[in-house]
Amino acid sequence: MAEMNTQGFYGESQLLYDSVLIEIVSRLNIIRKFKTLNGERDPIENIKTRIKSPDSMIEKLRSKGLVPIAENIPGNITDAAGARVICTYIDDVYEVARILSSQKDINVLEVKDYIKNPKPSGYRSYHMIIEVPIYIGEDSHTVCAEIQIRTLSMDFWASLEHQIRYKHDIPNQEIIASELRRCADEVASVEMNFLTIRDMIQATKENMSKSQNNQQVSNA
Ligand code: 0O2
Repeated sequence: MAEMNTQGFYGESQLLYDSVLIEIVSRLNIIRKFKTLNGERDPIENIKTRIKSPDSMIEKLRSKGLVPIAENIPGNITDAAGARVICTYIDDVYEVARILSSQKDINVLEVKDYIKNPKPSGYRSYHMIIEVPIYIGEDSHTVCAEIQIRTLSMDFWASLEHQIRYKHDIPNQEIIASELRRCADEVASVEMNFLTIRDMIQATKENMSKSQNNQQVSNA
């Protein structure tokens, strides 16, 4: 069956979902600029956005016992608009989440920390449901969105797992699921090793610069 296009399903509310994603991406880009102008590392590798496909939204509305029309989304579904933020390291994930949450006009409705508490599948990611004021002309609207923040390696695992999960006609599902969980643990462990290496390099750089400064003082 042909998929319905998003404009056909969402109608006028499509503008709200497009706008909330523009707003979120803009705030994230300001965080990146602010960090790099301060001589810090850009914590974000890339940002992806999506409006939930009509088929997926229809299924979600039905699963909640609602008539599958766009008018039933506000107050019932919070992830029609979604942004995925890919960070370099785990501490970048929490830093980006902390900055967004500290912005006065962003209301954090829900947080699911699947990094501290991974899903049984092995899925790791930090999810926030937020609401933000959006101006369409002179009218203000409060619009919800889901922000998924995760590292490159969490994203790598989630993308592969997502592809594999939809191939239902394969045998040995149990073995595959347990292998995926094992891979998730290994990816998490490699990620911690990279964090340690990064911190070692940083500490070495700082020590070298301190001893250079001391040398300059004693030569003066
Ligand atoms: P799509 O196409 O991204 O929209 P809820 O949305 O609250 O009713 P749930 O499962 O409690 O349902 O929400 P949760 O846990 O915040 O997860 C929502 C999204 O996280 C999913 O969106 C996926 O994008 C992602 N996700 C959650 N669990 C997994 C997992 O085990 N593997 C992978 N690869 N992704 C996961 P949707 O709605 O499924 O799809």
